[in-house]
Amino acid sequence: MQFSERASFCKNFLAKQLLTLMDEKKTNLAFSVDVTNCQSLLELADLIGPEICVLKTHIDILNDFTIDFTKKLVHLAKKHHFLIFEDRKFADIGNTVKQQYQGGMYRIADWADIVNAHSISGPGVIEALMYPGLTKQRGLLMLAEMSSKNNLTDAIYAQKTLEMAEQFPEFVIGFISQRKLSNNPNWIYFSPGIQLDPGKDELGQQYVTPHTAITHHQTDIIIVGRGILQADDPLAEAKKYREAGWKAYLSTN
Ligand code: 5IU
Repeated sequence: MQFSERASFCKNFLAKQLLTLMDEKKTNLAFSVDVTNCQSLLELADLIGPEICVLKTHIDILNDFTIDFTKKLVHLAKKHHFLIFEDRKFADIGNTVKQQYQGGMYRIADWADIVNAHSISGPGVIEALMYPGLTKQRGLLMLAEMSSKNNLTDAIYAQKTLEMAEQFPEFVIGFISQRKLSNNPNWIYFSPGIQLDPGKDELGQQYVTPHTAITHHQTDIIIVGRGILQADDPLAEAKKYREAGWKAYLSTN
């Protein structure tokens, strides 16, 4: 089924928007812009923005964060038609994550279209994010599986995460996982641990190719960080990942 056909199965507005955007823009590439200063992040977002459906941030690694920076980022997201995903991985009790989402210095709920949460603390984490999130038309990804070596997210954990998400289809848009978890077409799968050359890094990260992730593991969105960031020409490299991801998607349809 094409992304745009799947949109009608989604109960969350942002999920519909993302699936439609992917088919219109012809990209299932998410860029993980893991840099440590605001100017570099904005320049990369402007450069790579036309190639991607989602820009993934780690706001807490920036050493010169300001709220003004988030306004500029939102402006670039509108200019290039991508969604912003803050990879915050909320993991505390509901009352705490609610404050981490809305408040503090980052005010994540004000600018991030998508955030993610671990299922380890139970459904309270989803409820806590859902009430502020839905009023701003946001979406949530649940962390069902990780890409790193010897992690604890086994098949039972992933299955229980799926069952937890199934209780909140109006807010949960899908999963961070290494593979498709359900036949329900409403869920969107985002997979990190992607490089054109499979392998690993020195701290446990494990890579598969865009083709393997999409064709064999049936995920939807490939998340690429250093594969693009560390290239001599990040834009040319992003175009390669975009093409590889899209070709794999078309081959499954
Ligand atoms: N990320 C992973 N694996 C995971 C999850 C998140 O790599 O299981 I959940 C994040 C970490 C980093 C990006 O921000 O995705 C991948 O970056 P590289 O492509 O540079 O490895």
